[in-house]
Amino acid sequence: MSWDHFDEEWSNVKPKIPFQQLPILEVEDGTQICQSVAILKYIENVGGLTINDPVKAAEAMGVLQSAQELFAPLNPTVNFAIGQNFCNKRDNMRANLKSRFSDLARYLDNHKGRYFIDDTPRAAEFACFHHLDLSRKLDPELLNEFPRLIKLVKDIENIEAVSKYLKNRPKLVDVGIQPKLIINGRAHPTGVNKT
Ligand SMILES: N[C@@H](CCC(=O)N[C@@H](CS)C(=O)NCC(=O)O)C(=O)O
Repeated sequence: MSWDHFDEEWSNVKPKIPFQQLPILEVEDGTQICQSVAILKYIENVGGLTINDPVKAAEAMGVLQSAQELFAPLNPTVNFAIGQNFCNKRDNMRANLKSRFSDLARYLDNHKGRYFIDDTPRAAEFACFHHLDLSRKLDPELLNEFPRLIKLVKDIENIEAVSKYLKNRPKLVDVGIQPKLIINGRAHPTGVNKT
Protein backbone atom coordinates (compact mmCIF):
# COMPACT_ATOMS: atom_id res chain seq x y z
CA MET A 1 0.00 0.00 0.00
CA SER A 2 1.29 3.48 -0.78
CA TRP A 3 0.95 4.53 2.87
CA ASP A 4 3.19 1.64 3.94
CA HIS A 5 5.91 2.72 1.54
CA PHE A 6 5.64 6.50 1.92
CA ASP A 7 4.28 6.51 5.47
CA GLU A 8 1.67 9.08 4.42
CA GLU A 9 -1.98 9.17 3.31
CA TRP A 10 -2.48 8.78 -0.44
CA SER A 11 -3.83 12.35 -0.75
CA ASN A 12 -0.40 13.63 0.41
CA VAL A 13 1.59 11.19 -1.73
CA LYS A 14 -0.37 11.78 -4.95
CA PRO A 15 0.78 15.34 -5.77
CA LYS A 16 4.42 14.41 -5.10
CA ILE A 17 4.79 11.51 -7.56
CA PRO A 18 5.47 12.05 -11.28
CA PHE A 19 1.99 11.65 -12.79
CA GLN A 20 -0.02 11.40 -9.56
CA GLN A 21 -0.96 7.74 -10.05
CA LEU A 22 0.22 4.25 -9.20
CA PRO A 23 1.88 2.02 -10.10
CA ILE A 24 5.30 3.54 -9.81
CA LEU A 25 8.52 1.62 -9.54
CA GLU A 26 11.23 3.14 -7.38
CA VAL A 27 14.70 2.06 -8.45
CA GLU A 28 17.80 1.92 -6.26
CA ASP A 29 18.88 5.50 -6.95
CA GLY A 30 15.39 6.76 -6.01
CA THR A 31 14.19 7.39 -9.56
CA GLN A 32 10.44 6.89 -9.77
CA ILE A 33 9.26 5.23 -12.97
CA CYS A 34 5.57 5.70 -13.68
CA GLN A 35 3.18 4.04 -16.16
CA SER A 36 2.77 0.26 -16.29
CA VAL A 37 4.20 0.01 -19.82
CA ALA A 38 7.36 1.95 -18.89
CA ILE A 39 7.79 -0.20 -15.78
CA LEU A 40 7.38 -3.41 -17.77
CA LYS A 41 9.84 -2.25 -20.46
CA TYR A 42 12.38 -1.28 -17.79
CA ILE A 43 12.11 -4.75 -16.20
CA GLU A 44 12.44 -6.33 -19.63
CA ASN A 45 15.64 -4.35 -20.23
CA VAL A 46 17.30 -5.11 -16.91
CA GLY A 47 16.15 -8.74 -17.17
CA GLY A 48 17.99 -9.16 -20.48
CA LEU A 49 14.75 -9.84 -22.35
CA THR A 50 15.04 -7.09 -24.95
CA ILE A 51 14.10 -8.14 -28.47
CA ASN A 52 16.86 -7.09 -30.89
CA ASP A 53 14.96 -7.51 -34.16
CA PRO A 54 13.23 -4.11 -34.65
CA VAL A 55 10.24 -5.64 -36.42
CA LYS A 56 9.65 -8.22 -33.69
CA ALA A 57 10.23 -5.57 -31.02
CA ALA A 58 7.58 -3.37 -32.62
CA GLU A 59 5.19 -6.30 -32.87
CA ALA A 60 5.69 -7.04 -29.18
CA MET A 61 5.04 -3.37 -28.37
CA GLY A 62 1.83 -3.54 -30.42
CA VAL A 63 0.63 -6.49 -28.37
CA LEU A 64 1.70 -4.82 -25.12
CA GLN A 65 -0.22 -1.65 -25.90
CA SER A 66 -3.25 -3.60 -27.09
CA ALA A 67 -3.26 -5.56 -23.84
CA GLN A 68 -2.78 -2.37 -21.81
CA GLU A 69 -5.79 -0.77 -23.50
CA LEU A 70 -7.83 -3.26 -21.45
CA PHE A 71 -6.73 -1.39 -18.30
CA ALA A 72 -9.71 0.94 -18.16
CA PRO A 73 -12.45 0.33 -17.32
CA LEU A 74 -11.50 -3.25 -16.32
CA ASN A 75 -9.09 -2.47 -13.45
CA PRO A 76 -11.09 0.26 -11.69
CA THR A 77 -14.32 -1.71 -12.04
CA VAL A 78 -12.90 -4.90 -10.53
CA ASN A 79 -10.99 -3.08 -7.82
CA PHE A 80 -13.51 -0.44 -6.76
CA ALA A 81 -17.01 -0.58 -8.31
CA ILE A 82 -19.88 -1.96 -6.25
CA GLY A 83 -23.54 -2.95 -6.61
CA GLN A 84 -25.53 -1.81 -9.62
CA ASN A 85 -22.66 0.40 -10.77
CA PHE A 86 -20.43 -2.69 -10.93
CA CYS A 87 -23.07 -4.66 -12.88
CA ASN A 88 -23.63 -1.81 -15.36
CA LYS A 89 -19.92 -1.31 -15.97
CA ARG A 90 -19.36 -5.07 -16.34
CA ASP A 91 -22.20 -5.44 -18.82
CA ASN A 92 -21.15 -2.36 -20.81
CA MET A 93 -17.56 -3.50 -21.25
CA ARG A 94 -18.26 -7.15 -22.06
CA ALA A 95 -18.45 -6.73 -25.85
CA ASN A 96 -15.23 -4.68 -26.00
CA LEU A 97 -13.38 -7.17 -23.83
CA LYS A 98 -14.51 -10.08 -25.99
CA SER A 99 -13.46 -8.30 -29.15
CA ARG A 100 -9.96 -7.62 -27.82
CA PHE A 101 -9.72 -11.15 -26.38
CA SER A 102 -10.56 -12.57 -29.77
CA ASP A 103 -7.83 -10.40 -31.39
CA LEU A 104 -5.28 -11.60 -28.86
CA ALA A 105 -6.30 -15.24 -29.36
CA ARG A 106 -6.06 -14.86 -33.15
CA TYR A 107 -2.62 -13.27 -32.80
CA LEU A 108 -1.41 -16.25 -30.78
CA ASP A 109 -2.93 -18.68 -33.29
CA ASN A 110 -1.10 -16.97 -36.13
CA HIS A 111 2.30 -17.26 -34.47
CA LYS A 112 4.26 -20.43 -33.92
CA GLY A 113 5.69 -19.90 -30.44
CA ARG A 114 4.13 -20.53 -27.08
CA TYR A 115 3.77 -16.75 -26.63
CA PHE A 116 3.14 -13.79 -28.95
CA ILE A 117 6.65 -13.54 -30.38
CA ASP A 118 8.46 -16.75 -29.41
CA ASP A 119 8.72 -19.03 -26.39
CA THR A 120 9.83 -16.33 -23.95
CA PRO A 121 7.32 -14.44 -21.82
CA ARG A 122 8.06 -10.71 -21.72
CA ALA A 123 6.22 -7.45 -20.99
CA ALA A 124 3.44 -8.12 -23.53
CA GLU A 125 2.64 -11.54 -22.06
CA PHE A 126 2.65 -10.33 -18.45
CA ALA A 127 0.41 -7.35 -19.26
CA CYS A 128 -1.92 -9.64 -21.13
CA PHE A 129 -1.93 -12.16 -18.29
CA HIS A 130 -2.77 -9.45 -15.78
CA HIS A 131 -5.86 -8.34 -17.67
CA LEU A 132 -7.06 -11.85 -18.52
CA ASP A 133 -6.60 -12.90 -14.91
CA LEU A 134 -8.51 -9.86 -13.67
CA SER A 135 -11.32 -10.46 -16.17
CA ARG A 136 -12.06 -13.70 -14.30
CA LYS A 137 -12.97 -11.60 -11.26
CA LEU A 138 -15.30 -9.49 -13.40
CA ASP A 139 -16.98 -12.50 -14.98
CA PRO A 140 -15.54 -16.01 -14.58
CA GLU A 141 -17.21 -17.13 -17.84
CA LEU A 142 -15.65 -14.48 -20.10
CA LEU A 143 -12.54 -16.47 -20.98
CA ASN A 144 -14.38 -19.71 -21.64
CA GLU A 145 -14.81 -19.13 -25.35
CA PHE A 146 -11.08 -18.45 -25.80
CA PRO A 147 -9.20 -21.73 -25.18
CA ARG A 148 -5.97 -20.25 -26.58
CA LEU A 149 -6.11 -17.50 -23.96
CA ILE A 150 -6.86 -20.01 -21.21
CA LYS A 151 -3.68 -21.82 -22.31
CA LEU A 152 -1.72 -18.55 -22.17
CA VAL A 153 -2.99 -17.89 -18.64
CA LYS A 154 -2.01 -21.43 -17.56
CA ASP A 155 1.44 -21.18 -19.18
CA ILE A 156 2.15 -17.97 -17.26
CA GLU A 157 0.68 -19.32 -14.01
CA ASN A 158 2.91 -22.38 -14.31
CA ILE A 159 6.15 -20.39 -14.41
CA GLU A 160 7.63 -21.29 -11.03
CA ALA A 161 8.39 -17.77 -9.82
CA VAL A 162 4.99 -16.52 -10.98
CA SER A 163 3.19 -19.40 -9.35
CA LYS A 164 4.93 -18.64 -6.05
CA TYR A 165 4.07 -14.95 -6.36
CA LEU A 166 0.42 -15.67 -7.17
CA LYS A 167 0.07 -17.94 -4.13
CA ASN A 168 1.48 -15.30 -1.80
CA ARG A 169 0.09 -12.04 -3.17
CA PRO A 170 -2.80 -10.35 -1.37
CA LYS A 171 -6.08 -11.96 -2.43
CA LEU A 172 -8.78 -9.68 -3.84
CA VAL A 173 -12.19 -10.69 -2.44
CA ASP A 174 -15.81 -9.49 -2.56
CA VAL A 175 -15.45 -7.96 -6.02
CA GLY A 176 -18.58 -6.01 -6.96
CA ILE A 177 -19.81 -6.06 -3.35
CA GLN A 178 -17.16 -4.44 -1.20
CA PRO A 179 -13.73 -5.23 -2.67
CA LYS A 180 -10.99 -5.95 -0.14
CA LEU A 181 -7.41 -7.17 -0.19
CA ILE A 182 -6.44 -9.82 2.33
CA ILE A 183 -3.02 -8.78 3.60
CA ASN A 184 -1.39 -10.88 6.31
CA GLY A 185 -4.77 -12.36 7.18
CA ARG A 186 -6.52 -8.98 7.53
CA ALA A 187 -9.08 -7.58 5.10
CA HIS A 188 -8.27 -4.08 3.82
CA PRO A 189 -10.94 -2.26 1.76
CA THR A 190 -9.50 -1.17 -1.59
CA GLY A 191 -9.39 2.58 -2.14
CA VAL A 192 -7.40 5.60 -1.22
CA ASN A 193 -7.80 5.61 2.56
CA LYS A 194 -5.19 4.19 4.89
CA THR A 195 -6.47 1.03 6.60
N1 LIG B 1 -1.96 4.53 -17.41
C1 LIG B 1 -1.60 4.24 -16.03
C2 LIG B 1 -2.88 4.12 -15.21
C3 LIG B 1 -2.62 4.28 -13.74
C4 LIG B 1 -3.89 4.32 -12.88
O1 LIG B 1 -5.02 4.43 -13.38
N2 LIG B 1 -3.68 4.20 -11.56
C5 LIG B 1 -4.75 4.21 -10.58
C6 LIG B 1 -4.75 2.91 -9.76
S1 LIG B 1 -4.76 1.47 -10.70
C7 LIG B 1 -4.50 5.30 -9.52
O2 LIG B 1 -3.38 5.61 -9.20
N3 LIG B 1 -5.60 5.82 -8.95
C8 LIG B 1 -5.56 6.74 -7.84
C9 LIG B 1 -5.66 8.19 -8.25
O3 LIG B 1 -5.75 8.49 -9.46
O4 LIG B 1 -5.67 9.04 -7.33
C10 LIG B 1 -0.75 2.95 -15.99
O5 LIG B 1 -0.90 2.11 -16.90
O6 LIG B 1 0.07 2.78 -15.10
